[in-house]
Amino acid sequence: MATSKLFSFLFLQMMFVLFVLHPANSQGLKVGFYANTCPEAEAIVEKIIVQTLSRAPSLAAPLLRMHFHDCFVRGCDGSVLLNSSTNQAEKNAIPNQTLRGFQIIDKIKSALEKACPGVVSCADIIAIVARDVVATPKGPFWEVETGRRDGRVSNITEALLNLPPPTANISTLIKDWQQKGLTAKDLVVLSGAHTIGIGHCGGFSNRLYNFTGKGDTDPTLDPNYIPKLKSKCKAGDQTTFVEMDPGSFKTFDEDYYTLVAKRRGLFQSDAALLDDAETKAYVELQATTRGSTFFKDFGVSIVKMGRVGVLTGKDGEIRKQCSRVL
Ligand code: HEM
Ligand SMILES: *[C@@H]1O[C@H](CO)[C@@H](O)[C@H](O)[C@H]1NC(C)=O
Ligand SMILES: *[C@@H]1O[C@H](CO)[C@@H](O)[C@H](O)[C@H]1NC(C)=O
Ligand SMILES: *[C@@H]1O[C@H](CO)[C@@H](O)[C@H](O)[C@H]1NC(C)=O
Ligand SMILES: *[C@@H]1O[C@H](CO)[C@@H](O)[C@H](O)[C@H]1NC(C)=O
Ligand SMILES: CC(=O)N[C@H]1CO[C@H](CO)[C@@H](O)[C@@H]1O
Repeated sequence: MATSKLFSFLFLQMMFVLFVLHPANSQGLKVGFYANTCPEAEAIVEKIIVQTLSRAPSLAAPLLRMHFHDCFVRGCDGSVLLNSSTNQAEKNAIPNQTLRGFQIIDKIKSALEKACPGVVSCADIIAIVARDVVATPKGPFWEVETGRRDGRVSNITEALLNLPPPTANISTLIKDWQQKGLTAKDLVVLSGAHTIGIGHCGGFSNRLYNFTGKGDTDPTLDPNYIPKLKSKCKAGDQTTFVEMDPGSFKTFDEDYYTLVAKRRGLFQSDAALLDDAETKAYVELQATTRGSTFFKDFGVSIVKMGRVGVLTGKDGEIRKQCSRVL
């Protein structure tokens, strides 16, 4: 009796260690997955990213965004990179038309194939790149989990269904994120990525010119900010873009929350963070404490996002050419 009790206690302990503490918790991903099979992998990625950003710093933003777009459609499986001969891949969907930097991923992949052929997945390259573009030169750093494998399917319709539009309201956003196993906190933390990069006028000009179809403006947008945006974006302009965090759009900092708190978030999806008690409290906390926890939180939430729907073990493949044609 006592032994069987002791045995079941030990068994429970073992299960706890295996399933709660072990990285099996993160579906087979782990920090340093390539430590034995391609020890130079992360250094090779970092070197190319540092080189790339020294010449073209504005590529940091689309390369970070790429990880989000990969993970939200079929999980973080590198499917955002696939080409389609009939233009029916994820990258052909409207939200992807402004993604950039695919050739950097291809360049990294070539370097990795030279160093360790057939070992490092395209999905992991995207995840490592997202970390490095943020950490270079002085954003937050996090230990990136690796071990993802690449998917073989990329479907334009799925991109449209899974990527939230810039007009999304808070209830849609929270629901979309829950469907990926992510919380309202992850939403408000990762939206902080909009501290870098640009947005095209088409994504927010309804807020300036015709919000409800009566030629009106969005009442949740700071009225003093509207003339500035209108001077850059004429009605109907789809090609001009503006800095999302004017003045420091190349610097990964906490300014995003200061802007959103001042009702200067560029998209409705940014402004919407003030419409839920929890996300609003987070915005205000970061805005008033110079981002006291933002960097640490960003690392935690992006690692969680990096686990969404991953293929591991024997699933999927290690693609030789990330943008292989379907
Ligand atoms: C919450 C839902 C989100 C929506 C609706 C959204 C929407 C958008 C839109 C419409 C743009 C402008 C694209 C353009 O006009 O070129 C953009 C840019 C960007 N997004 Fe998001 N986004 C969201 C979340 C995220 C997340 C989670 C990340 C990364 C962790 C992210 C990273 C970025 C970056 C870095 C840019 C700038 C891209 C560039 O400069 O080319 N976004 N986003
Ligand atoms: C793409 O996804 C949509 C929506 O899930 C589905 O209806 C369609 O059959 C898929 N297309 C292909 C070619 O698999
Ligand atoms: C949010 O947007 C969804 C989808 O467009 C819509 O069905 C819903 O009514 C909206 N919710 C609120 C509170 O406006
Ligand atoms: C505003 O939107 C309404 C409804 O969609 C449309 O009928 C009207 O022409 C638009 N006005 C302008 C100035 O674009
Ligand atoms: C995929 O398409 C991009 C852009 O159209 C191109 O630069 C790249 O070479 C293509 N990749 C392959 C393997 O065809
Ligand atoms: C970066 C990229 O591949 N963008 C494509 C998005 O989709 C359109 C067509 O729908 C292409 O023209 C773009 O090249």
